Amino acid sequence: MAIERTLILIKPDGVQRGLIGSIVERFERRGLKIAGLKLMKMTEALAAQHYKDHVTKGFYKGLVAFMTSGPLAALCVEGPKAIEVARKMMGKTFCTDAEPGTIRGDFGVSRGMNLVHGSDGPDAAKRELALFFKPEELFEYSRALDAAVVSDEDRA
Ligand code: IDP
Ligand code: MG
Repeated sequence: MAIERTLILIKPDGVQRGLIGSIVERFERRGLKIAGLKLMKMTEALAAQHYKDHVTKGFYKGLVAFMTSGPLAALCVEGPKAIEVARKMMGKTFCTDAEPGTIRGDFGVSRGMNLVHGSDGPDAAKRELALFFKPEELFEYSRALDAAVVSDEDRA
């Protein structure tokens, strides 16, 4: 299926810096649909599940401290190839390496405090969305603008 859903997190640094709106706007302007959106705090238990592949890494402790330091905004973003499109919009992991025009390349200079998370593939997207959203928190709806943003070919 060409229409995908992905988990985007606006990390605590993005919330502290007042960038929720600026970041959400980028996804909306791209034509992607917001299927879920909420402010929440990541617990250590959720961090351990979400970042399970990173538990052995040297930066893990600092990452969890950062991600649990304050509220974050969780989004489910939907659209054609949404997983890859969102990752490209975010830019490379370290803001210093991210191209201008990307979220990390426009808004940050840090390695770890890099403003956003985006699922890195279909399996991760499915797993991570289930960690952050209950089924009833995700919405299927059509928008007036959808006909001008997504064609039958894009959906196929
Ligand atoms: P990604 O977020 O671009 O997918 P990952 O390699 O999955 O990058 O790392 C997850 C998160 O861990 C990064 O977004 C970043 O916040 C943090 N991180 C990764 N490597 C480092 C590091 O070397 N120092 C500090 N934080 C790091
Ligand atoms: Mg990752």
